[in-house]
Amino acid sequence: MSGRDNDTDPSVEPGQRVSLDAVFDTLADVAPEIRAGLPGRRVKTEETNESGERQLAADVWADDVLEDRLGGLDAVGEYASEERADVLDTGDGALSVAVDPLDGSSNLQSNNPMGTIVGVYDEPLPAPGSALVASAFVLYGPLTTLTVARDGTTTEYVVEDDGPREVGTVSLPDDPTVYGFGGRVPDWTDDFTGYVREVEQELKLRYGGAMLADVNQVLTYGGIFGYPGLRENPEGKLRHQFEAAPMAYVLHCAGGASSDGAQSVLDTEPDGLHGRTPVYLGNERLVDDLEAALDTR
Ligand code: AHM
Ligand code: MG
Repeated sequence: MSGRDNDTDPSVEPGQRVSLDAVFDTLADVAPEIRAGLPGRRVKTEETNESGERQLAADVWADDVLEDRLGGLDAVGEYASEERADVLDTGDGALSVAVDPLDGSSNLQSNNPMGTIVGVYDEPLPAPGSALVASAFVLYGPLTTLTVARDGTTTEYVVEDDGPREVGTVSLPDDPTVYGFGGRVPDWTDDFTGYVREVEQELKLRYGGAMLADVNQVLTYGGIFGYPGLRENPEGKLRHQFEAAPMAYVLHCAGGASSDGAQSVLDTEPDGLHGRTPVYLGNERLVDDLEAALDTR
């Protein structure tokens, strides 16, 4: 599966193109299997992940499936995920994949959307945002969709049992409509709260508790999603390697912008494999305004 100009873009090395095709073909292949396995796995386990969150049976199972399928590719030399402590050495492949197997898995209890996020880096993990060469997410909503960012283009596919069908290129609408921010309002900083008061004059609130689904609303309607730094947790909730940077890459390839509050997430480094970061994703104007509101120099 390739991006719009993939076959002709001279900056993409042919070997890497084949490797990325293998990663995203495999992801498209495995998506219906993961979706079909969710209903029977709503129960909580006794285990917590590296971020201290109680794991669902579905989190652990999806991680195992993705480790087996993506880690098994010749192109992939390292596999890491939100659900396991350490990076797994999977061979000699040049690509490192960082996976959130089920982003928003707490939505399984309430039957709301969730999905899989895959960041593809060309450096050993943990790697900076600048080492991303592609990323993708699968959204298990009323439809299963696969959104792939590579070669400067974001493309959406509908995944069916007989394979993916391309829907088209994703470009952030110029005229934004929606916003969604995580965390409890009393935990927000005053500067961030001031920014939100402006945004809510213009946009409509849409927040569902699964980052990739909320970001997909921003991709569809234009706007901004964020999980801010909080008073007691200045790094916020979302993980740099598995969530923030891969989704930032999707936004950039769709004509949008990302920020950690001061600079693009693609220009920042994770604080360890499971390090968290504030993250804001959306239309460039809204992200610029956010950075200005948080700039207290
Ligand atoms: P998860 O990957 O363990 O499901 O956690 C991340 C999720 C994000 O998808 C979402 O943006 C956030 O947690 C929601 O958190 P909150 O419940 O605080 O709104
Ligand atoms: Mg997540």
